[in-house]
Amino acid sequence: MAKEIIIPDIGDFDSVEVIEVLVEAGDTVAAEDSLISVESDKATMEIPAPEAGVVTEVKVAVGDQVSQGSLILLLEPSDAAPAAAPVTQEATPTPVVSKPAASAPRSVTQPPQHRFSPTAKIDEVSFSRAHASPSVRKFARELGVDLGRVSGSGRKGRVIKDDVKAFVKQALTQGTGGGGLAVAPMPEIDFSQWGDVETQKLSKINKLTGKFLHRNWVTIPHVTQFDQADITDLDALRKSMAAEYKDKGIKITMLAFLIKAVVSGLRELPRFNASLDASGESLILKNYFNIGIAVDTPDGLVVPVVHDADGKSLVDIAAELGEISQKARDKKLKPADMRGGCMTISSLGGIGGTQFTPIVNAPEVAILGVSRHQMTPVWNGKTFEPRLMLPLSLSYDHRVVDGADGARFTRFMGRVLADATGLVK
Ligand code: CAO
Repeated sequence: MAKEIIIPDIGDFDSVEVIEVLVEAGDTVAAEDSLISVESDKATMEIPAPEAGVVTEVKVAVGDQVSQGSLILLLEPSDAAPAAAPVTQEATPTPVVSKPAASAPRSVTQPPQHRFSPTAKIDEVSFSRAHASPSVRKFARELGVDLGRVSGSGRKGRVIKDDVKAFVKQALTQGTGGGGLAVAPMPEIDFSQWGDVETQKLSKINKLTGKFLHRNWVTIPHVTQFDQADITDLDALRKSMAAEYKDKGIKITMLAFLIKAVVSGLRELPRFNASLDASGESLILKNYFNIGIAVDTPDGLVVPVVHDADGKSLVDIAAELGEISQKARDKKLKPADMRGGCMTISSLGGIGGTQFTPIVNAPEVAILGVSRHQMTPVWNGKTFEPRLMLPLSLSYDHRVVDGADGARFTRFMGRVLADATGLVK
């Protein structure tokens, strides 16, 4: 006969949220195995099975609010004689509450009892700070995964079991498990021994982009192709359009031309408008054209996206750019404004520099870096001519794009930027 398993005494909490359901119907559980994780403002707890058995029905889902006495699931105790139990047996209305000593909810703050992972070095500080339930912590320890390095996909960035599995899978498929990236940990250094120092907290954006940049830097085989585009005529056109649109409050910038040129490049070489699927075995080719723009803000780097740039005129894009870079600096960008990019442009031309090696903004496969244009003597076959040259630095994922296509892309950009009238419509 199936028993009703309910939430036992969980202390002072009236109502807590189910953040993980760790079993499903048909699962066999041992006494003390975790069934669900719940979270209050202060703590995360796992509710263990009061006895061994087979789960016949789960009665809660992630996001449900539960309190002491709430029904979690129906459990067929393993000592029940299966032959004698009718298949349609109704659950007994008697709640089975966990025995306090044996199956009290376990707090996430319990220190780890065992140390697994002889090969990978676990940073105990970041491990203990990771937002994860005890069973996920245990699972991570068993696999030698440093939880602090796993990005959480659960609510509020919580690391769930699938995140740990994905981390291990990625490490194995990319050969980072035991060898390649098993780098020595950075030593903790007291810099004040050499002089006055000040500690500044990283902004939320710094921390988030840092994580993604690090992942992209170590997991994507980058190649950067350098080139130059002759933008002498484009600059003249831009200046005349800028004068025309100034009164309308629209700043016609080089970036608007670059977005149009990148859209043409993606049409010409569709492998640049793609992403590897999660298995790394197929390429997903996109038939839409969303271009991300790296924007430098006082809090760090953000990448808003100009969606469906292929259907917008150069002036529309210039107007949109004004709005999104302002929104970025005013911290008003919404998550949807930063999603769905096909390729990113990082323009440092307004600041300076001759070339750089931008990091691909995964799951995109390429990023175009742009540096400061320079009037340069260019040999035309007879004389040197002064031409305004724009340095391009195209980084791409070499698993998807080969070197020949990398050079074809920047050459193509060179051609469309040299004759920019086609980009205006
Ligand atoms: N060469 C020379 N000058 C350039 C130029 C280039 N390639 N691109 C822009 N400029 C000049 C413009 O002509 C303009 O000059 P005026 O003020 O005299 O008109 C000035 O630089 C500012 O340019 P802009 O208003 O057109 O802005 P922008 O397109 O250069 O930049 C934006 C917009 C949002 C990209 C920029 O503000 C920004 O945040 N850049 C940094 C991006 C970044 O951090 N990338 C790094 C990511 S990887 O770590």
